[in-house]
Parts: sequence; C-alpha cells; structure tokens
Amino acid sequence: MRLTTMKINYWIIFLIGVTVSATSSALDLNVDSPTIKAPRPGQNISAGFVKLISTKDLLIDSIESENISKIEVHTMKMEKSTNGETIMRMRKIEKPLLKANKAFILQPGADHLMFFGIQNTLSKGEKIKVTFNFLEKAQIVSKDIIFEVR
Ligand SMILES: [Cu+2]
Repeated sequence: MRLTTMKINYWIIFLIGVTVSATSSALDLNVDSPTIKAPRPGQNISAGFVKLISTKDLLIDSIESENISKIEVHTMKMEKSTNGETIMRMRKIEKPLLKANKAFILQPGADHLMFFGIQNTLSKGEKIKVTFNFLEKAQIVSKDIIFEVR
C-alpha cells in the first residue's frame, strides 16, 4: 500500500514538473471573479470587473469578445466642468499595465472594463468568453477569461 502511494506521488511530481517546464514561457496570471453587469434594457453597453495578478509585468494590448464591438479599460477621474461643477468622468486607459505581483483591480466605482456594442442579450448567470491579448517582451500572449453576467 505504502509503495503504491509513493509511486503515485512520484508520478504526480513528474506530471507537475512536465507542466511547469511546458508553460514557463507562458502567462503566470491569477484571475479572480470576472463579472460583467447585465446591460440595462435597451442598452448595448456595460461594465465589467475582474482582479488580475501577474508574476511578471504585462501590458494589455487589446481585449476582445465575440458579439461585442469594443472593449476598453477605463479609469474614473473627478473633473471640473466648465460651469465649475465637479463631475465624474470616464477615460480610456491607453496602455493598461499589470505590474508584477501587484493586483490589477477593476471594480465598481473605480477602474473598470467597458463593453461597447453588445450584440446579444446577456442574462444573469450567462457566461461569456473574453480574450485578453497581453504584450510580454514584444510578444502577444492571449488568455481567455470566462466572465459571468451578474
Ligand atoms: Cu467606462
């Protein structure tokens, strides 16, 4: 019995070893709670949220999803309008950067994902695939992340 267990352990260690060496040049990315808000009735835009942690510096080159025209990373800024009022403005982040081992947090009321031209009705609980194209050392590395409609 003991021997069998040990054999299995070695086998698992062997498998892990193989996996690590096969993915050493790929992304090391932790993805937490990817969600997209169900668009309001009659609207085809919405916001999305996720927490990402990469072990290396990564630039987001582009984000895409089937049946969605455009996906951007936005930041919120307080700005003075021409009549002196302070208003909240959304701005596109041109080159979103994930700093190594630092949480890149997209959440309500702060930096977020913006989905434009959503062509399908998204109902709560539905899952959609969103592809993140990262730029790492002048190479594009893609990662599919499944977002849940909330
Ligand atoms: Cu926005």
